[in-house]
Amino acid sequence: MDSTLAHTELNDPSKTKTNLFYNDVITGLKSTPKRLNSKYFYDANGDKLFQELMNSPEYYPTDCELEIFAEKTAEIADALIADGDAFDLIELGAGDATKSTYLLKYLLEKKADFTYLPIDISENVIAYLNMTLPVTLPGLQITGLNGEYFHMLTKAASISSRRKVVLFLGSNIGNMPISDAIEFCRELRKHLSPGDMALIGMDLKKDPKVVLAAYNDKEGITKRFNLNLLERINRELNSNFDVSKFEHYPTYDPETGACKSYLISTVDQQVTINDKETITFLKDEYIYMEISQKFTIMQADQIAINTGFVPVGQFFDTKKWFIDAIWVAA
Ligand code: AVI
Repeated sequence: MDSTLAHTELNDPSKTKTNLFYNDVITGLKSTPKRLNSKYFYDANGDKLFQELMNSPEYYPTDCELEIFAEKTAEIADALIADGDAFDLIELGAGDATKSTYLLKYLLEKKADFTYLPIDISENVIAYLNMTLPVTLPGLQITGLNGEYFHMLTKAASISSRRKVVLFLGSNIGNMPISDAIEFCRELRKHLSPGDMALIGMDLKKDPKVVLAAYNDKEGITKRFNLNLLERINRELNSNFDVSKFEHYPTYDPETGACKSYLISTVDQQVTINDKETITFLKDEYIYMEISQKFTIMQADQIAINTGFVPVGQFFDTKKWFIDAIWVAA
């Protein structure tokens, strides 16, 4: 490799990020079947579309979990406070922290001894939370951590040895196939000590029509959310996807609980990535975009038990469409 290039890449993290994105896109589009990683949905446009989606009438998970946090704040907080010893409240993928704000407010009122450590891969999110939360929640001790979840969990452990309570909300766990979700929980457990806790939000199996509608909203926001990843590839990787030649196709399998989104090529076509790699699509060929796994209550318990946790609490919305489960590290 050209030594100047290697030097530049090593010193410019944004370059390294672009390289990772490029490698993942090429690997995915050269695989059979073709796939893209849904973690790349969330650029600035994707964040905006996801916000819109959360306000759409069909997308129920956010409303359900908000209801849980608004209506069961005291019970959840009391379970997390446990014996009252000081703790670090760590949130993986904090976003705008709307749901956790209910909890934070209550914990402050209760004079619980805790520090809030939101972790997010978005620098903007962390800067925003560090700036706004101490204003909206006077007295809050906050240390935002920008980076990958497990790197930042290691960092959190190096900052303080207090008891850890980890929040992983929004059914983000469902954006992994079940085997990866189990691996994720095992890894999470490795970063914790006995007695530490996790509060995990999971979307539950329900009427298949309700699930499918949430990923096929009438306004077409989910469609734009998926197509935005092709547009992001065009923007950031100098590519030429014609998004009008792809259709959004969501599916839900009530047997497995897997809700999957695909983009289907409506014609035979070729796309050039970064001016050098040509990807050929046949008419009706698909790109697998995302899984949003739905769970049973029993499955949620089973995942906890199989990964070194003991399930100790369950909180539901009134429709029982969503669960926030409390697990204690065994
Ligand atoms: C972030 N995640 C839990 C959302 C979900 O429901 O899987 C992302 C999403 N994809 C389409 N709509 C919402």
